[in-house]
Amino acid sequence: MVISTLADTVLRQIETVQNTVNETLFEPVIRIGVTGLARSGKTVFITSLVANLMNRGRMPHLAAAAEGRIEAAFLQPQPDDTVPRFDFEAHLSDLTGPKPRWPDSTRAVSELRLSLRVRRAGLLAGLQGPRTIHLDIIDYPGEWLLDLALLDKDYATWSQETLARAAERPQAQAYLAQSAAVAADAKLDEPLAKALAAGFTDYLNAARVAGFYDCSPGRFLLPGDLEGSPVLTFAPLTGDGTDARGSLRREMARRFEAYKRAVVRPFFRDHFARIDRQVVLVDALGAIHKGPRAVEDMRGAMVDILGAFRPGRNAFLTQLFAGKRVEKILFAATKADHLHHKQHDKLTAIIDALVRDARNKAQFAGAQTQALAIASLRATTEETVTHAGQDLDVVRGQLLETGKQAAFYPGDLPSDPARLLTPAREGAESWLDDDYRVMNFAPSLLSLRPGNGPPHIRLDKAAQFLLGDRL
Ligand SMILES: Nc1nc2c(ncn2[C@@H]2O[C@H](COP(=O)(O)OP(=O)(O)OP(=O)(O)O)[C@@H](O)[C@H]2O)c(=O)[nH]1
Ligand SMILES: [Mg+2]
Repeated sequence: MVISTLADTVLRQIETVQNTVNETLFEPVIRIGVTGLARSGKTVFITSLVANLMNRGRMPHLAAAAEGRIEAAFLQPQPDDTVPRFDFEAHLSDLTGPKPRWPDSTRAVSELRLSLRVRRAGLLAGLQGPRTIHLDIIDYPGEWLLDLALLDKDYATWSQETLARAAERPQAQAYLAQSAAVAADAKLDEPLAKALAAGFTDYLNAARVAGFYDCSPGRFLLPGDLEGSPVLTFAPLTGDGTDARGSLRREMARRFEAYKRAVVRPFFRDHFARIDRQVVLVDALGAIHKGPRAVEDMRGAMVDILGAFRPGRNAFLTQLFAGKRVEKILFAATKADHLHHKQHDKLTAIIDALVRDARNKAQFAGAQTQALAIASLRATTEETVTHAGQDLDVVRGQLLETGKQAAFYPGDLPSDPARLLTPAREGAESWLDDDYRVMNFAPSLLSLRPGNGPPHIRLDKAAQFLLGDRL
């Protein structure tokens, strides 16, 4: 373990040296991480951001664009040969084609390089030619950050905690019964190990569908090409894990360690530790709709996710970062087009409060943070209707399920986020005074004028926060 940690650090330092040389002498590279829990809107965000950086007609709050200093924006081959490319063209044609549809779920890491040719601002403008700035945008599942906590635990501790959490979840009862039936010192038997891992994975999947966010280890839900391999064929068992050679529990403990070594560490080393600026997308409206339990669970998951940005969080990360820091973190409540703009401030306040705990704890060592309510791809229009003698601010769009146009009122969010977060924390079963709804809207058919990217809400402000200072 020591050796691999050292090796990580050495690699990281060599890389840092190279990056610094590149950045100062040649062309700056900004690595932007985009993460969030499943379905939080990562793919749509990246697709629309890139499209709107290439066609900047709808980016008035991105200063360099408004000042006309971005001369060109073009896609280039990415620097990392082993990371899948973010399939920008396919996602964009899904969203903006003649039959618009939301892109498929992606569930793995991917990367895209967008390069901007920018004229300098201020006094230097006339003296020096334009510079090229590379944006490397990395899409990765937020669930993978939850795995960081595993590094601090051994198999016995992890099993104990995981089983304790599971005991309170109805979705886990089948697995709990299955694992309780296994003899404490059972001999290793591959079909049995497989069956236990399958039972455990079924529980994690069911828990996620039921609205639980904390469903780690992350790769059990998103196995990709690791499916069926021994690093994913383990499950929590009771006992202390000091069993005899050849026992089931001992082998499970070994695989748990292999998961940390072969899955968790490489992700942090190869992707996470190289990020300069981070976007964390949160489907807060979705959680509010699911109810107080989902909100509380999401808040907990955010604390854990953001823990990864806390310097000194554990020795492995500290060494990996080697003094480097994530410079900016943007917390964005996505899908704000489900709300009339009069409610956007309330949504921003909620996302701010939702991550406040995490933020207070983390303090991110000087990283700048901001909360925004955004829609990466606006699928609705706003109107005011009269309902039972009252004016209601609604949004109108095409419903995903039926294809029909509908006006929709999602409920009135409280101005004080505590009205949601307090009952959530206290374990309320449902909201007291309000019912919040969400609708699934289909992306609308667009006829984009030349120079305009897809319609959005505050994507330009997000871009200004993330990049403005470097353009
Ligand atoms: N109305 C609206 N819906 C959105 C927006 N962005 C995302 N959505 C909805 O959220 C869903 C998930 O968006 P994705 O971008 O695929 O989310 P993701 O985080 O990449 O999801 P995974 O790849 O499954 O982790 C979409 O299918 C849409 O239904 C938006 O700006 N407006
Ligand atoms: Mg995706």
